[in-house]
Amino acid sequence: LLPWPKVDFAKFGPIERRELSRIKRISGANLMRNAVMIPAVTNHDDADVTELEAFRVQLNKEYEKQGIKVTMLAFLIKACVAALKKFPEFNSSLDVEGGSEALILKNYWHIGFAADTPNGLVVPVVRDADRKGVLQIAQETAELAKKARDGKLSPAEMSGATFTITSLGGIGGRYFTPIINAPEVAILGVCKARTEPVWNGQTFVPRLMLPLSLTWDHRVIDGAAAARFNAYLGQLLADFRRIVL
Ligand code: CAO
Repeated sequence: LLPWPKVDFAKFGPIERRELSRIKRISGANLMRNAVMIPAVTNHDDADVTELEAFRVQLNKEYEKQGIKVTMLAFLIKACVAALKKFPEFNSSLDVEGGSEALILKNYWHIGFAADTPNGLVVPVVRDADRKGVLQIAQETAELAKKARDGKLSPAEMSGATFTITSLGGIGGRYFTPIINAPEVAILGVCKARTEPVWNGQTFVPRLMLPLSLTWDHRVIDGAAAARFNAYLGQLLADFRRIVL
């Protein structure tokens, strides 16, 4: 590799030097390793969340008095657990240390979610998300996100994830290419849902479409499996009743 370009920026205009936060230095080193060492591919897809969003809005009215905010993220965590159960290799890690390369398939479903904080990105983990309902997950993610912003997350609250979701849905954008959080083998990126004309076979109808970006480790997963994972996730999000099937 060529050496990093050395430029005296002050020659071109006024500059200011700002040290990176501790979180940015640590996450930067991890992101660098993961971006360079994982042969990662991203599949983009859309999920029709028209009914789910209506259900979420209705639940929020019902639970407002109890102070519970039901979020899209909570539904996404629940739907991802169902998809991870159907496609277990997405809930695995590669055993590269053991000499004989093998997959470690995990029979637990701890879901990390990227949380933006003033000091940088952290990934708190919802443990045993398979055993929790959407309301409990919504409360837990809200508590963990607050702790993250206050810089009060313990190392235990940021470890053990088997899969990660990174949502920019509250901010905007269409698609992006998330970097896998090693030793996990896949990560789901979500952007802002928007109403689009969708062809129903006869006419265009307005539907709320959620952009999904699934990045996966090509040593473990192949494109067909990733497309199936996204399609299944899309089916669940389009009709959440399918989660009990
Ligand atoms: N589409 C459309 N609207 C969405 C949405 C989506 N996918 N997801 C959330 N929203 C809306 C919500 O409806 C809510 O609107 P109201 O305030 O009007 O109810 C608003 O956005 C905020 O949503 P929320 O309270 O559910 O929070 P969130 O799920 O968007 O975010 C958290 C929670 C912790 C994920 C967020 O605080 C965060 O840190 N996001 C950034 C993560 C990040 O940086 N990822 C990138 C990593 S790579 O660098």
